[in-house]
Amino acid sequence: MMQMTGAELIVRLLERQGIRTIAGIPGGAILPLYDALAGSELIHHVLARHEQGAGFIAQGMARVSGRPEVCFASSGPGATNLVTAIADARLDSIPMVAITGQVPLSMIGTDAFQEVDIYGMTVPITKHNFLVRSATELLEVIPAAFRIAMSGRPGPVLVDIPKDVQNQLVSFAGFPAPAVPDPAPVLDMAAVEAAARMINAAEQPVLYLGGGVIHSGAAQQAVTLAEQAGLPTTMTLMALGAMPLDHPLSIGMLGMHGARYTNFVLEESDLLICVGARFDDRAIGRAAQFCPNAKIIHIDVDPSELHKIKAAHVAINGDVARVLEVLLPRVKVSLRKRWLSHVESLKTRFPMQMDGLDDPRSHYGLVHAVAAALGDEAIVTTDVGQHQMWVAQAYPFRRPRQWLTSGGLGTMGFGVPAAIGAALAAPERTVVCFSGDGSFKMNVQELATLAEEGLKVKIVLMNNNSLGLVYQQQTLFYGKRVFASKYRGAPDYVKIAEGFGIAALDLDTAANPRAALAQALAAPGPCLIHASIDRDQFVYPMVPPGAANTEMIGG
Ligand SMILES: Cc1ncc(C[n+]2csc(CCOP(=O)(O)OP(=O)(O)O)c2C)c(N)n1
Repeated sequence: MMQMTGAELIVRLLERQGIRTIAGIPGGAILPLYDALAGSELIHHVLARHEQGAGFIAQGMARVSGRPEVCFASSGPGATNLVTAIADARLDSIPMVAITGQVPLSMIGTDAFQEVDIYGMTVPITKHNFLVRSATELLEVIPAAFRIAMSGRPGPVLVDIPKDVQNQLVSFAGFPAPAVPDPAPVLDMAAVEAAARMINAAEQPVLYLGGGVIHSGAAQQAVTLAEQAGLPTTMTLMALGAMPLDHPLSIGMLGMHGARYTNFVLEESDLLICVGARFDDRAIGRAAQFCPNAKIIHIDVDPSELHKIKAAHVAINGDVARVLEVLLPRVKVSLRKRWLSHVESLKTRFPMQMDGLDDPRSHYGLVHAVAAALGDEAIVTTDVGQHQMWVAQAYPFRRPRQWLTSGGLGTMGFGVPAAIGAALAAPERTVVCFSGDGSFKMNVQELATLAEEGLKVKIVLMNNNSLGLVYQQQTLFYGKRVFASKYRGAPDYVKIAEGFGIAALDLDTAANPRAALAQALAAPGPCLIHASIDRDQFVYPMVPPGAANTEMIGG
């Protein structure tokens, strides 16, 4: 028999699960666990400056590694500060295990100091959650948390552990095996056959890839399917990188800020093959008018997504990589010359228009200059706003897990901590975070964490001194009544970075911005690159909220 405290047991189970980095902030109710963590020779603890930062650091690691990563927070405000990062992980299907301390069992329900019902609060935003009532339960709960986070459609799991449970002694015969994912659903082969027949018979099919393609490691299979069947291929915001943007079959990102031709190609399609996507409103616009003439094949590991927004003619529940593997030998080789040449003509008539690509001081030009200096190995994170959409439109993503962005929840403040997490998971790579001056200030405290870890994270701050996307919407859709979206103050971001001990470059004053940028990106360690952006540069095209994709304006 082995004997240890609940806290020591948690640390051993995390080590055995392969966890090597945990981001968090200690506090009274989680101190026994921190005391045990101090004794771990395997796990590096990253001290975040706000629990939301810790949550996004864990997410950044998970988005790069593809496996569940862990964050810690104390009870009460520590736990509530995690909530946004958990909800964000839920909407983007990111595997994460959040462990929170809780007041002792006997004090639960007494309004004890720093008591909140984080279990109750996170029911709707986790895949599952646990309130642990005895140290023995940990032997089951910790592996179960990982198994649930990574099985099927990934997502966040919360484990709330009262302080006395952490201190309790537990005796047990042996450690449970580290968790592995549940087997994928058994495939409905008749549905696969039907899908193959529909693809073979289609005249104007389009392949529509979502984040599930990235999560299931199916990018290669998806590209092979596209090539074999001659399928023009569009990607959601979450799927960028699944097919290289410069692949001849790529028609880029669809939806609210997709190119005109992309949305027009979809409008004309007679078959939509949706793989690991969920018909999100930002992608499809007004649902009734999306692909009005197309039959739909929908492949997803989460059965609740099938028929949710659009009824599918053939729905296949399964791991998308596996489904594509089984589908491939049944799909005929097709050059599909007529349809592809029509797609090409739409592309020529309604291309993605990006002005100023050669000018590193313009928004698109800056994104391109960064991409040109970095190459394919770099990882890109963003915050939320115009800058996020400009990067999505202009950055030449060529591989899965190269692009980390808050898609579903659209959380300002995601970029910097997610970049820290990405750099922790892939220290050999350069990580660049494109941020806006509004978003940047939402987790600016994590610059201290970044400086401490000394990671190669480059923050490109696109400063229009406003909440740009709000300013854009007010200008376009609220009769130019601009309210609460322009800042009156103008912080000195170079000094802010330097105050945190981070090198900074101001592109506004650089004699040769392209050379200065390349030098800053190549240097070791973190750097903030500040660039002023014209506030009246908008993101186009744009589908007005609630409109059909074909009703896009601008661009
Ligand atoms: C936490 C949070 N609060 C509010 C919003 C609503 N919102 C979306 S974009 C945006 C403005 C973002 O400004 P900034 O980060 O400067 O980026 P820009 O649009 O100027 O590029 C706001 C307020 C949000 N997405 N997230």
